[in-house]
Amino acid sequence: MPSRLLDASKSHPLDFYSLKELPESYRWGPLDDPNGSTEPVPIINLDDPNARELIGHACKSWGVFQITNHGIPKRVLNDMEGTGKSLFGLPARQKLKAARPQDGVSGYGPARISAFFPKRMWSEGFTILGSPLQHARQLWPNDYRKFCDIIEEYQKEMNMLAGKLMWLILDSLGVSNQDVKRATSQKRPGPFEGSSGAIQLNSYPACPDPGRAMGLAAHTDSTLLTILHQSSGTSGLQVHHGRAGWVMVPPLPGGLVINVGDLLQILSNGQYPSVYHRAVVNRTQHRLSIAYLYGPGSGVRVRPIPKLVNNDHPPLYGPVTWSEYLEIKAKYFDKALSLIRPNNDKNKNNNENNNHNIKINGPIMVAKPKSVNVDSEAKILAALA
Ligand SMILES: O=C(O)CCC(=O)C(=O)O
Repeated sequence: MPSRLLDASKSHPLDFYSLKELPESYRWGPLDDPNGSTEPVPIINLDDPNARELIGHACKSWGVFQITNHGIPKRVLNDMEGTGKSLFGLPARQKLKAARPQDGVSGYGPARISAFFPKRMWSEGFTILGSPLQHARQLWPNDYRKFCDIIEEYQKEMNMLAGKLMWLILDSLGVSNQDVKRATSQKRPGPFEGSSGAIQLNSYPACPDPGRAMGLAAHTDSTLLTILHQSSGTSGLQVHHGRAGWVMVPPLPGGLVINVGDLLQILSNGQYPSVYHRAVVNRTQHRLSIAYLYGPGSGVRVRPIPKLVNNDHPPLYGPVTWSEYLEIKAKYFDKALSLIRPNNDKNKNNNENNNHNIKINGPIMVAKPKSVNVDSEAKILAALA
């Protein structure tokens, strides 16, 4: 067996389905339950004439919202969900052929944030950055084309939608079409030139002790924004919302969850904070989620938009590219944002705590930095900055 397969199998169970009891290494202790009485995460119809204002409000107060009438054909979502289910349904040995290498991003394996937590998560993941071809060939040597077609169509649709949402979000911040046009040749409402995204498939098998297990531990995304599709019928995503604590975001038929990522927090100079979220599991049902992790092209420095910076609102962050930020996050996890403030000394205390000061359920460990290549060449955010 090649060594990377051994590595992956060592750090991950081969078969969740054979476990009748929760092993100690998966026991996180009783999870704090979501508060049932809180208001729900906002649902925004993109055809609503007030969509821009509603999005601005949701980004500011929640950092997350669900959208309807987003224009992604139901068939595209169904195909993606179907292909995700067949991927995770493959025998463990087959999945391990496409294992994520130690120093890589793409491929099959445990949640990428696992290195920061002493306990294991009740989930398996598959990450696709760029072309899915190599891994598709390993998974389905005789029938890989269908998987590639579905992934490529999903990437294209999601990139368009992410671009459209970015325009709405910039609009809601008072950054106009003209501000962008003046600096670039970009014409709305297409995707941002050179922007890119990764697809993260997450599978959460039914769990013998869901009250003590964690599907995916609390984290913020290192993106501008994330578009999440949840399989229907099974809840699992929870977002952290101020004093209400953890709030469940049940799947909305035909809807998609949008959450603010760390890079949008930087771009908006803190006006739109990234949201902590996690996934819990349940006793009887398998759950699948598909995240589209959207960010700027390589070389683009994201920094607070000058229009949002003034004497009353000094810049909270220094400029950073996506790959630089991913390296900082891969090393310092929830402390990453506080480390890129313009003057770290003044914010020394912030570095001691996580950005949102919430309970993470388990100690954080510092992992070795990973080098991540994000391949594209957007100019737009650099031009804005
Ligand atoms: O499964 C979910 O609902 C959450 C997924 C997620 O947070 C992620 O992929 O980063």
